[in-house]
Amino acid sequence: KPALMTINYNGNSHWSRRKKKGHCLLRVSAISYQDFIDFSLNETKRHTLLLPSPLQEKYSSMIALDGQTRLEMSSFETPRIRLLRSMSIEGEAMQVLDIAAFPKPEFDLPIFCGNFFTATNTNIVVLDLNPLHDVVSRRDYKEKYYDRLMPLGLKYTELLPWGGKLTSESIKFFSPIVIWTKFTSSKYKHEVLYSAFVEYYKAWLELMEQAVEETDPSRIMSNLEAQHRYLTWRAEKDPGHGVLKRLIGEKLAKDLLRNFLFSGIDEVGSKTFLDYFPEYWSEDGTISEKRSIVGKGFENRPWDKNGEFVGNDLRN
Ligand code: BLA
Repeated sequence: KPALMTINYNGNSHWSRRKKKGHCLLRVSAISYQDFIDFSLNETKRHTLLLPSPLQEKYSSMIALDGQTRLEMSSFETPRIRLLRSMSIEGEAMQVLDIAAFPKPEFDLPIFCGNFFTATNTNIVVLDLNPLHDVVSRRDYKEKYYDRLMPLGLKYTELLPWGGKLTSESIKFFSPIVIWTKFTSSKYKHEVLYSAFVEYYKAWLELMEQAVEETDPSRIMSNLEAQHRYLTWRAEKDPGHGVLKRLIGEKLAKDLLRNFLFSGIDEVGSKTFLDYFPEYWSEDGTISEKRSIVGKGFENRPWDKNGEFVGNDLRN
């Protein structure tokens, strides 16, 4: 079997560790998302004190059931960030990044969200500063965080165009600057994605640094509940679940989702998924297996250049 000599896409091409003695087959390999994680941790350290999360003890790395795909987990906290965690998946056929930063409840900051799925040359990407509060009904919230970020959003949503219909429920978790895109792998596209990631993360860190700590208990409670609702949604309905279950089995996947990726579900609040999303009740009283009740919608980007929501209704 020929050893593979691989070139890494991500800008700084290098010979991968998979290079072995013997005759080599030259192949352009997939992206590695490790550079994205390294950037975010180094950049965070330049702004604030980065401390290890207690989750590090239990979650570090895993080999999938195929014996070859690797899952790498990292987790930290800072004086203003409850949890900064990432999971990367590196396999022959698949590379994934799931990175998120969850602020402490004294801050109404958006949740940083980078979800990149790469397989057989296709890429499914969500990059956003997910709003903690509804940007349509809470104009003050939209103005506070997103009005200033619109130029940044417009720059990258042109380079990385709207990915087409998606589960309609997701749109409420997205901001006017969300990058939702699909593309075929190329060095250029991955470089654009990397710079989008860098600029979005820097923008988020600046918001974090400037944020004013909330002292009003009712506002803190409202931040807490909004974050809990978000965690509850993603731990139950994130589109990556199927892949995770195939990779590591249902039991470990569930543990990873509830206790690592969306950790806080059992501490931050006590409502259940069905309390927040009663439309998912199924006849026998359990949570409907469906990913979406509304169905798919939003063929086109439902925000205009000012960040105003222009999707007529949630189906569009
Ligand atoms: C597809 N991932 C998607 C889609 C979205 C997202 C919008 C398109 C399909 C859909 O509409 O559901 C991502 N959706 C999000 C995110 C939020 C949301 C980030 O609501 C946040 C609120 N994706 C991952 C990970 C994996 C992954 C970790 O983030 C795998 C481990 C895989 N995502 C994945 C796959 C698809 C997908 C395989 C296509 C399959 C499908 O559409 O069912």
